[in-house]
Amino acid sequence: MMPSHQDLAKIQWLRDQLHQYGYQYYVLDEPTIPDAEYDKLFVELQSLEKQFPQCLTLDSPTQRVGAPALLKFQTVTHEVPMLSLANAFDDQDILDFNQRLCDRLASSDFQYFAEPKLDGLAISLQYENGCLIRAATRGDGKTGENVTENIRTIAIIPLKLMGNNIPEKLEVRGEVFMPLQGFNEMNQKALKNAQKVFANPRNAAAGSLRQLDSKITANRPLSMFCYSIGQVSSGFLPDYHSDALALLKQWGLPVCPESSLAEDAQACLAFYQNILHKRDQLPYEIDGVVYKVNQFKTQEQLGFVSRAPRWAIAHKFPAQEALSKVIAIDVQVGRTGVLTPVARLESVLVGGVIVTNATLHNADEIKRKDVRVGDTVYVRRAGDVIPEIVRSLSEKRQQSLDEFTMPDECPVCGSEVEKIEGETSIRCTGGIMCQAQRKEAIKHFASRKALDIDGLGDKLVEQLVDLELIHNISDLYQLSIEQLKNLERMGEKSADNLIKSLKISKKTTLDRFIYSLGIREVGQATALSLANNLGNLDAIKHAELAVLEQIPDIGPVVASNIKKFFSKIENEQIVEQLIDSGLYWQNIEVKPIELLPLHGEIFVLTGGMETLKRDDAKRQLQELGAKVSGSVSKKTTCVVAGENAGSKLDKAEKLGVKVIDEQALIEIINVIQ
Ligand code: 9MJ
Repeated sequence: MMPSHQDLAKIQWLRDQLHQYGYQYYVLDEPTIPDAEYDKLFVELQSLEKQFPQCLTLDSPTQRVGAPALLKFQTVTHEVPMLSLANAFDDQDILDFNQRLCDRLASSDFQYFAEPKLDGLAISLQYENGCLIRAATRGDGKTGENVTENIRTIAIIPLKLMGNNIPEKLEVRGEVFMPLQGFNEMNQKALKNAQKVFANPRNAAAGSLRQLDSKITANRPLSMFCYSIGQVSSGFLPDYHSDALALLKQWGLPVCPESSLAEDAQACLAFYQNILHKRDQLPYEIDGVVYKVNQFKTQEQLGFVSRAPRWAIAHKFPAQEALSKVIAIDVQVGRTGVLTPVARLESVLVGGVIVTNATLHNADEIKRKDVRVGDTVYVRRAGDVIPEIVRSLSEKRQQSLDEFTMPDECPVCGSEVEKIEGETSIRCTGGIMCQAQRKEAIKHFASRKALDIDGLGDKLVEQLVDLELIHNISDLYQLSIEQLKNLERMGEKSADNLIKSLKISKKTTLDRFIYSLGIREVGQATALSLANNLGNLDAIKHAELAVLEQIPDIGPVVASNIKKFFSKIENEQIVEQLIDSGLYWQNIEVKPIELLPLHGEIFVLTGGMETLKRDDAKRQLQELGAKVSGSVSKKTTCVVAGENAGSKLDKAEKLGVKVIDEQALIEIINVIQ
């Protein structure tokens, strides 16, 4: 059947709408219609295309689901070679680079553009009359592989450019990568289904793009940022790299929001420090930053050395992975009794920090990675988290090494271990009898977010328990200066200070107290919710399961953990002793949640705070009924932007969400309270 004019117009309209909504959702991260509404339009377009297959075009939003599998990738030639970058490893390298440019240009009158260096794969996208017609990997820079079908499945990459004045031919380059959240979720799913787990997001992105069956790629959470223009119809290239990126953005292509102009080499180094600090909060992995001379004319003047441009350099972060050797595998017992194998390593510098231990998570993980004592292993450190072993170089084993097995009794107290239902971990059944669990419980009690006992560090807790000066948290308040002053690394003054801190810690709040008890799966937010909804300790202790489950954020498992905790006689005694020692707090007049002044409001805190500690600000807002979220969306009521606020602030501004500073937040809290 031939489509009518009306059918044709409807198909075009649906495609335009879906392109627009897709752009708002994926590129701007700012959905404007509900998902169900989008799906409705999508299905309508699919059914029209089925009815009139002659109207199907490659740029249709329906054509992202993956094409039939290829036998192999075709080779493509890059008309303009895809360059690699020279590397710099410290500030001096950058100052030398800048000096070389100044000498060559006989001028220092030029600016840089600084960009995070994404850890993914370089890709070239070719658009003709605004339609994506080819995508290729960088390969060796001259020839790469045609991965068009795979690239077409990546939702953030427009199949069709938007806006005006689009060149007939446009080749865009950038990095395809896998955002961390998607990477972690994908690996967790793979683990559950006993499938291959990727060692890092870069490998995951590469593995996903190398699939001959694009239906597999379609299920992988890939993303892209564009960072340069390759070939383009004449007359379209602006004078500056920064303007070129602005044009790409206008045409609907994703561009990294962290990039910015840098006046000179010093500004580049400041950019490096800023991004290095932000690195752990970015939703994707970067391995450094890139500085590029911003003016294209100056770039041309500088030219290339072999295959790298003279006008750009990658300033790499210290490596996050290094090789080491496993000396031993110990088993640690955590606060809730979970047994965690830990590899003791020959000390090695990873990302600027000396690493001697790495977690091995659980027995399954050791088996999967086939880590044995004596093996050479890759150690990886990301952000503040405990270093991990990425993989073992088992192929390099010189002699046969024993496989590791988890103990069937607790290595600390000798109690039996049990398998946790639905999990891969095993747990010591010793409870409060187990010295390791007791130590961890006391460390938790003293920690900053719990009772914040200044001067009671982990080492001291271990000493106190080992010397049997304390057995549980309530014994802390019976300690005397005499008992303390002769301990290792103590003295009269420190002992006196600790006694003072213990005294100060007695004045607390109900939610802090509940949190400090270390009830399984009762974190700060749950403790606060319990306090705000039940108001006093007795009500919490005696609450029925059904009552607990009605409280926001508390499900059946947590409710049962709370009930079990308070039903144990030894816990009841400890709580009583703590109160007898003088711990006190103000009970809370329980107001229905709906009546709290900030009920329904969603705050996001970003950047450094000067007066308030971030945790305190969060608590105070939650007490007033607000939700405190970690990410900005259209639903956010207000973003509190402190010093060096980054992408969250940018996003708030883009979405038109109200932004206030710390002083304004303090005023709000003071006025309402
Ligand atoms: C990355 N990987 O993020 C370049 N890159 O420019 C950025 N790579 C590059 N630019 C020219 N931001 C060649 C490579």
